[in-house]
Amino acid sequence: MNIKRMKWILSFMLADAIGLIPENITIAHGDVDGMASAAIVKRARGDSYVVFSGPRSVSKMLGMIRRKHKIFIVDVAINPSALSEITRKLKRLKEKGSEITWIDHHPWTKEAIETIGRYAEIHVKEEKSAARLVMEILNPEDEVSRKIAEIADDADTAEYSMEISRLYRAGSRGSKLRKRIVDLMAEGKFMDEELEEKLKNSMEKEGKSRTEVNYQFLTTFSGKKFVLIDLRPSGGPGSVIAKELCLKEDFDFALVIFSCEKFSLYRCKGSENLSKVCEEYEGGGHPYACGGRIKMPFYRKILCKILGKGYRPPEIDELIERVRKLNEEASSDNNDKC
Ligand SMILES: [Mn+2]
Repeated sequence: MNIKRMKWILSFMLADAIGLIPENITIAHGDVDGMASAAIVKRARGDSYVVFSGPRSVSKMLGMIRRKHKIFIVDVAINPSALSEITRKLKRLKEKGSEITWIDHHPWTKEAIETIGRYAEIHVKEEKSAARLVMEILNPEDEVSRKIAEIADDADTAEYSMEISRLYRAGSRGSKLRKRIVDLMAEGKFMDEELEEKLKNSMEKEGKSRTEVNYQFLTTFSGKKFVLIDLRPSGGPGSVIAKELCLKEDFDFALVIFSCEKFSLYRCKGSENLSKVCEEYEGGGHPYACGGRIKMPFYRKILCKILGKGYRPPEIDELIERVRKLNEEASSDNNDKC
């Protein structure tokens, strides 16, 4: 864990202990859909403290909350391996009197719905975006919320047909920019000059690095074609790059390596259920788009950072091998959202 994060955790816990954190806390996924979901919660329920998290870190986040709050968890999938830990934390929060509402559009297992349902009000339904679901549940009559949900649909299905969803995506990394986007959406303003300039700058930077994208076509043992996109060491907008490539080239899905720690899988033309691999790698998501973690010894991570694409650790080769075996288990779980 890095020092910046440790500082943040301590200051959050201290602030909560002395009552500085508002009654409403929204824990949202850090992508455009998560930001949109948080903005809709804000419009419906008034000001809230927004924190960005994901399937891997949500249980840690829940563990940090000390006081009684109204907690909204939006667009965060459940990682089956984290289920018991999350359940324990929710139980503790509920016993302290907190009310928890969990709204998500990723597929949940029956077990997860049953267990989490004991401690939280849950709304799980497969919609284009979690934001749409949040809008339908908390504020169906609100026009601004409807517009926010449209942006989230556009981004979360990786269509990116709207300029604003492309701009927001460029701001979905730093916590500061994300919070600014959430506030502007919640106010119904959506954009101001300062934010637009920042987002355009970060898009431009991404565009420059895009020309150097490194990719390679591979096949699975069952004959499916996939593209390996290596964005190491600096990462990049993997979902957009995969989408652009999908329009030009013929393949079933993409494996994007962001760093020696993170990867994602995106469906292009195929109907493969990709999330199984992500779940095996401590991640999750949709059958058509998901992400996971790559684990390796510390010294290899360092080598990765220094040598970038020039170094391919065995853990990445193992991941590629796992992906090549994708269809060996029957994939009846088709979900046509691509
Ligand atoms: Mn989503």
